Amino acid sequence: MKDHTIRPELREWILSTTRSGHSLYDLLKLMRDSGYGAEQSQQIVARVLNLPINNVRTAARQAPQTHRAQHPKAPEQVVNGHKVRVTVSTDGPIVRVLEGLLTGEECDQLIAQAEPRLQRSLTVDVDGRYQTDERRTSVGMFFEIGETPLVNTIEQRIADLLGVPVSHGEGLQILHYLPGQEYEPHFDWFDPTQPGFNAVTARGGQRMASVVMYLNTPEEGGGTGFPAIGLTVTAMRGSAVYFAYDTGDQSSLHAGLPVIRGEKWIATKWLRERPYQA
Ligand SMILES: O=C(O)CCC(=O)C(=O)O
Repeated sequence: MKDHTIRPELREWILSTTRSGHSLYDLLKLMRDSGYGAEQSQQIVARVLNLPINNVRTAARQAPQTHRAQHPKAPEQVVNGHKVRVTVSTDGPIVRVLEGLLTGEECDQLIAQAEPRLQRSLTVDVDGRYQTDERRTSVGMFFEIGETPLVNTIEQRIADLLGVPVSHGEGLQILHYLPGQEYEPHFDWFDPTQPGFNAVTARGGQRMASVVMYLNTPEEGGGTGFPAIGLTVTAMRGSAVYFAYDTGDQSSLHAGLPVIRGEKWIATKWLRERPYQA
């Protein structure tokens, strides 16, 4: 098939659909649903995306690896020999407080591994670029997936607890807050009306859940607030708050409340719909 046979609107649609995080499988299915033949749509997609036709044919046979997290239900779950208790549970928004997700020793080791690499925390601006932001005054760093044996163990524990493969997680983020520092109310899902949406979701799709793990117990303040339901989760060393959301879920608004005395350390894992490429 020659390039000139592909209409510019179709070419643009294929590019924007791919940029917005749809898999090749979805893209080809959408084309077939709108009347293109299987072979025809594969040829067009290979041309537009400059991919070998065999890769496109393989993608057409594989359903996308999307996963929904299984929100922990049982009051107590044993994950790879490690006991986790669900002590608070709400379904609008979906929030679970997970006691004992990490051991005290794991918390201390994570802090020690992260501390030499801390930098001012960033947020993602409307164009998908990272920026410093007065709403987020902590310092932090990211580990690569499986970067250390400890990070690997924690990632596997979260994956087993929630039924979402490790590959769907963004790298573990460590944050450190001092008195007065906070993260003002925000959503973790990416806003589709913002210009940067396609760029941030191109690598793994939308975020679908967050796990904020507390690595120490601040002397005062520093909980995680969910203002839509008036819930404050107390930051307690080794426990975590898991929350899940769909795009646009206003009830998932949350904040890292100001630390009043002492300091606060957290590790955050964000989970994507599909395997995430850093
Ligand atoms: O610091 C907290 O308790 C919450 C952190 C948070 O909301 C985030 O990193 O998205």
